[in-house]
Amino acid sequence: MIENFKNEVNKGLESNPKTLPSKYFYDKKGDALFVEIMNLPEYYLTRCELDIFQNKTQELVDAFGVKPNTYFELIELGAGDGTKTKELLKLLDSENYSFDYFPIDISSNALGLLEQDLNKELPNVSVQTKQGDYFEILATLKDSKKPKIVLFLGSNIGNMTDDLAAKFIYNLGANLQAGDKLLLGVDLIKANEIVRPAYNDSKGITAKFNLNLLDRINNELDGDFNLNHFKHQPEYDKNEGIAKSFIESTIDQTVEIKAIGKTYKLAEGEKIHTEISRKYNDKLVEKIIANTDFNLEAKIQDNKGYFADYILTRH
Ligand code: AVI
Repeated sequence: MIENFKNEVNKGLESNPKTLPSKYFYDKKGDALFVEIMNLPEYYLTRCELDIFQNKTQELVDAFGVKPNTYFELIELGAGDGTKTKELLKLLDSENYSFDYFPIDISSNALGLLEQDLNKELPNVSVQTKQGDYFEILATLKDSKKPKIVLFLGSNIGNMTDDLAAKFIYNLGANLQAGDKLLLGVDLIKANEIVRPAYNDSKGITAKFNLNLLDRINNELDGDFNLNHFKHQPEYDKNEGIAKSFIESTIDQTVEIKAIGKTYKLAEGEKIHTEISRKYNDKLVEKIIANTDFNLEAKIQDNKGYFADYILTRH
């Protein structure tokens, strides 16, 4: 794990332009900052998808094509605190659907809390938490041959390049059977005035979240990044439809990462690219799934039309 971190940091800082992978945002502090982001007035994504789960719940269930008396497995990739999914579980529970809920997460702590919460609030729902890598767990669930619905919410797919997203969805399909469903939650392409503040909030939480990556390198790899000499630099243009986060060096400087045994030079104004958050439309989703085993079944949007849950069927 630490070896991968070292190698990826070194590779990214030796590249031109420099990059660092966004997956390393999520240490304990990064997780807490992301929770703060989800509650920010500017960060509409979470609220919009929650609106779908609260107000379009029946539409979601209809698109899944499940019946109360036919058992299915509801699998969630990266369940987090399950706030949105709970809305769906409530409806399935009250209408006596027969299913097990399998939340998969890398964090056993998050899963423990979710299980406790659901056992208390929805005691009739069978919750089977699975800690670990999505694909390793899906491979084990594949053996059951039961109908499956996979949830991948929050526009998490948007943190992948389109090529990686296509591979990811293809691999999901390889672990499913004909008729199984994938619910893909994505943020939609929209005006700069709406997207830009979501990645550059007035309280500076997103800036902290981005710069925390340098802090993590300092803590875990014995680096000497001085956070006062870097700033959060986000970009979004509607024509491209990708929000990008950079960390910009505000002076000419050299940083040392002792665990790697190397120094890296940064010029004033030089940027390290840390994250992409792709925004979508129908055409892009169609293009991404073109070489996978999924068809587009339905698109369910929030009341503002900012966010969409696409339901895909494995053919
Ligand atoms: C987790 N992911 C979908 C978030 C996003 O919107 O891309 C991460 C994030 N980055 C900055 N703010 C939130």
